[in-house]
Parts: sequence; C-alpha cells; structure tokens
Amino acid sequence: MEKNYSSSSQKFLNEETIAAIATPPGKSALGVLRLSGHDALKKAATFLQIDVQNLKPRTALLTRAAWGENFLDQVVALYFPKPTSPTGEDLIEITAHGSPFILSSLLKTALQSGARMADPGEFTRRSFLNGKMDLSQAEAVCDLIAADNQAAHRAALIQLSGGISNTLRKIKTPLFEMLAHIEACLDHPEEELPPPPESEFLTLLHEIHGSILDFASTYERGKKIFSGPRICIAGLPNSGKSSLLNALLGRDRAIVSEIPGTTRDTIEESVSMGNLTPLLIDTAGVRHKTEDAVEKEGIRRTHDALKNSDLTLIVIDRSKEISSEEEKTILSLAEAARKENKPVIFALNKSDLPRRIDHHWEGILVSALLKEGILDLKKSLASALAQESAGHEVLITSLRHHEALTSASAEIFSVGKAIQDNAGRWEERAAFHLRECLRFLGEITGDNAEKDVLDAIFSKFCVGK
Ligand SMILES: Nc1nc2c(ncn2[C@@H]2O[C@H](COP(=O)(O)OP(=O)(O)OP(=O)(O)O)[C@@H](O)[C@H]2O)c(=O)[nH]1
Ligand SMILES: [Mg+2]
Repeated sequence: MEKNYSSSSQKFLNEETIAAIATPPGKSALGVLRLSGHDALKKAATFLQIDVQNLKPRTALLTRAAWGENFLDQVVALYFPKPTSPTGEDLIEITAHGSPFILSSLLKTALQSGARMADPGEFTRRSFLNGKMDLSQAEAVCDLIAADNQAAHRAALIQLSGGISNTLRKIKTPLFEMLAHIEACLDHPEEELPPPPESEFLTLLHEIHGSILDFASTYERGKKIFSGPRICIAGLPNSGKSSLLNALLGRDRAIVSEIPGTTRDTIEESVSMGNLTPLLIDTAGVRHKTEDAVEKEGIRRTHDALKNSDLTLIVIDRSKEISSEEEKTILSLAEAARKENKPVIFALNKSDLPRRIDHHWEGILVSALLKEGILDLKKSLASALAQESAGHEVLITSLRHHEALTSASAEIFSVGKAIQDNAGRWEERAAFHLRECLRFLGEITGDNAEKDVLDAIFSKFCVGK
C-alpha cells in the first residue's frame, strides 16, 4: 500500500499495521512484541483474549495468547490508543516470557492476522511522520539505545527532549525575520518600504555565523562521547606500560618483557570504569634516540595516539633513576597533552621495588606486577574523564547534522558577501542564500524530509524500535 505524506503537517496516513519483536534475539526473562497501525487491536485480538471494545488504555492486562488452537503463553498486553500513543497510531505491546519459540510464534500469528513485518526503525519513523517528534529527536532514540556511558546517555536525552530543535530555533528565528523583511521589499517595490538595514544585517549575520559554527564544533566532543574516551598509556621503554594495560584490563592482553622496546604497534582495548567505557591504548616506549627503524615507527605511532587521545597516562618506573634526557622526554609528553587542555595522570609503577627516582616525581603509586594501586588509578582516571564530559550543553553527535550545519554556515557567509559585494542591489541573492541556509537547518529536524533521506536514517535502527 502506498504511504501518503502531507508535507505541511508531516501527517502520515498509513493503513498498514506493522509488527516486530522489540527485544533482542535469544532467551531472556521477558520479550516484547509490538503492533502499531490502523487495526492493531483487531489483529491482536485474533490471538489474544481481549475485548477490543472495552480495552482500557495504558493499563496492563494479564491475558492469554493462543498459537492456533493451542494456548501459547500468559502475557501482559498494554494498549496505547491513537493519537497520543508513541507512534501516533493504535499501538499494542505484548510482553511474554522471553522464549524465542513463544516470541516467534507470537510474531507469526500477528503476521497471519494480516500485519506486516516492520522495517528497521519503522515505529520511530511513524512517530516522526505523525509529528510526535522531529527528525533529530528520532535519531536521538538510536543514540539513547547505543549510549554505553553516562555522558553519551545525557547527550542523547538532551537531544531527545528537543535540545537540537531548540538551539536551531534560536538561529532560525532571526533568519526568518531577515528573509521576510527582504522579501517584502522585493515583492512590493511600490509600497516603498524602508530598505533592509545593511549594516544591522551584517552584524546579525556575523553573530549567527558564529552560533552555527559553535554548534557544529560540538560534534568533535559528541563523537568522542559515543566512541568512548581514549586513554593513551605512554612513557619510557620498560616502565611497565603494557603490564599496566594488562592490570587495568584484568587479563594478559599485551606482551610484557624485560627487553626495552617490546611494544611496537599500538594496542587498543576497552575497559569499563564506573559509568565510562574508555579505550586504553598501549604504546611503544618513547626514547630520545633509536636507530631501529621499527622502533622509530612505533614511536611515531605513539605520538599519533597521544594526539588522538583524551587523557595521557604517563607510566614511570620508580625503581630506576631517570636521566636528564629521559626527564625531558617524559615532560614533553605531559606538556603536549596540557597544551591541548587534556588531563595528564602519572602512575609511579613498580611500587614493590625500592624507590630510586627523585622526590619531585608525584603520581599514583602502583605495582602492575602485583596489581596493587590499580583501583586507585582507575578512580583517578574515571574522575578526570568525568570532569571532561561534564556539562549539560546540546551536543551534535551525527555527521549528517554536522554537514548540514557546515553548509548552513557557508550560506550565511554568502548572504553577507552578497550584501557587501552588491551594495544597493543585493536583496535577491541574499534572499536566495538565506532560503538555502534555512533549508539546510531544516534538514536536521527533517522539515520536508525526502523519502530516501528517511530510508537512509531509519535503516540504521533496529527492527522493533
Ligand atoms: N617488579 C616489577 N616489575 C614490573 C612491574 N611492572 C612491569 N614490570 C616489569 O618490567 C618489565 C617491562 O614491562 P613492560 O610492561 O613490558 O613495559 P613497557 O613499558 O610496556 O615496555 P616497552 O613496551 O618495551 O616500552 C617487565 O619485565 C615487567 O615484568 C611492577 O610493577 N613491578
Ligand atoms: Mg610495552
């Protein structure tokens, strides 16, 4: 059946009822089947003992599900009537025991009743098309499900509550006003309206350009929050970096040996630390001079890893004196991180051996060998990273949004250029670029979104969401 879109209200008129299992495959305590659409209730009534006429909305109903003639399971049915349901249509959620057989039987029965298997993200897509949420909020549902740490969860919640559209509204309102002013002058030259104030417009455009770029620049942080923060473990050869990686992971991941220069390639592993899941990166030990080509390449990779990390963990072997050359190397690692405002934590390793380093070295005392001090180190790392990700601002986490903002900022630049270059006859060009800018900003919230754009976005969702 054809889907009808009405671009003005985004109202989505779809007669089809869709069905999908909303819980992950495999055995679990409970599993959920969802049905949404025109006659979701009627279809559910073909296999559930429910009274369609008297079903109480939003009230759990303990009932029986049948598989053909046979009893299948005792289930809980929840009915959300249109238009206030999450999808904007009649929606019914059936919670059964999480047996793959029960759930697949429920789904098969739903499909036999005439429902269609839902496409990935189709429930959320229907929410969007029925005006329940804008496109940025619909995409935030995906982020919320993917969030595996507190910062990512917070960023997704802010987006889901309309953070992106609110930020964009503040940018769009003055642009709409500016466009209306220019268009009034263009459309009604006979009325001798006051000409658009060029310098006032230029000042405003400058501000708006800055706001768009500021918003776009949150993408770097947004991306990091979702990919997890990166901790680079660096230091002199043989200081115990790989041993510390293994101790933090709780398993022997990296090769450890008494030969300096053991680690050549970087080794990346995720570890759970409180609410965060940072990526630990073990690197080749840095030394001032080496003739070994492979070691040189390893050190180059260490510097790359340092650049791309959010925190530097410098490991120092406290059982060995540090030469002035080595001290310079260590301090340069710390300096590079601090220059980019990244936190640095020192781990003074080999606490099981007598201290031979100078007293001015301070850090968290650990023994990677005996796994001592590891908990304290984890706490310090987690708290430094938590400070990094604290904040309640709206972050951009999608490349699509970032690209739209970048294009919108280029259009703002063109509006300003039109005013400056064509003094006296700039209105048409400026109006064109203002409309383009608003179109790009509208893409983020899905104003008049094309079908193929929606297909691309929702295909990334899981079925049942
Ligand atoms: N006594 C003691 N020895 C340790 C400790 N941590 C590491 N070692 C030893 O120090 C040596 C070097 O350890 P690695 O973990 O390979 O050091 P690394 O910093 O990764 O070395 P490179 O990869 O060569 O840069 C090994 O012999 C480890 O067993 C520790 O806490 N106490
Ligand atoms: Mg190593």
